[in-house]
Amino acid sequence: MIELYAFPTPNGRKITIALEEMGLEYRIVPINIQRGDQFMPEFLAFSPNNRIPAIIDRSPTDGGDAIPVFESGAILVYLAEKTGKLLSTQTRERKTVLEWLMWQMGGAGPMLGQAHHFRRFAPEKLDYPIKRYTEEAHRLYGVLEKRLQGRDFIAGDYSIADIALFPWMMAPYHEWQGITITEYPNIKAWLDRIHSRDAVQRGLEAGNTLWQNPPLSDTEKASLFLR
Ligand SMILES: N[C@@H](CCC(=O)N[C@@H](CS)C(=O)NCC(=O)O)C(=O)O
Repeated sequence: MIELYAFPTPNGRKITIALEEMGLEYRIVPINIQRGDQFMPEFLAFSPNNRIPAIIDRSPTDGGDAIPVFESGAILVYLAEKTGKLLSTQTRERKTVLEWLMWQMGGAGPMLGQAHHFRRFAPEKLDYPIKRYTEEAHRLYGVLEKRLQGRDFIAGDYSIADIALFPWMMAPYHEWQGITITEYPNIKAWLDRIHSRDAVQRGLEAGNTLWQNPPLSDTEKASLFLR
């Protein structure tokens, strides 16, 4: 059983999608980042950057103690290695998946997140950061558009690289980033291809249930987290 500590943001949705694709048994523990759950000491004990997602694997393959993992990229690699799915063990294929996973983690995710912030959430509309991050969003979409020319998926076969990028670019997020998706036909076709997968639908739905959740009771807290 995997416990997923998450909220339905793009980074949280990566993991519900991956868990569904990999057929793993899991339950979601809501960490409502709008009310500050990410600062609970019990959560910080294994997710020290006060960010979701994080997981605890209660049944690790080696049969030992529960294994906590934070950072969505590390979680995707961990789950892929646990199940042998969506990350090739062949050197050349694996390095390509990891290249694009790192591109998402170090580039697309943080930059598109800044675009969300300055275009949508910042209390002041500031021209310079809006221009900077909208232009960067266009640059990143341009890179991916080129990569997807003649390919169904980013790294050959469908992989954790696709799962990491999809929730950042699906509707409505591309609109939040100032992107008109029809200007990027290869990305649009790729988004549609991924969105039509049953496991992706289930993963998105699992995240949606998290929008309404009551605060964790002390009894719930005592039975969760790393113990
Ligand atoms: N690099 C991290 C980023 C995680 C992240 O930024 N999570 C956001 C939600 S998408 C969060 O938890 N924010 C809470 C906060 O800012 O306090 C990952 O990929 O796991």
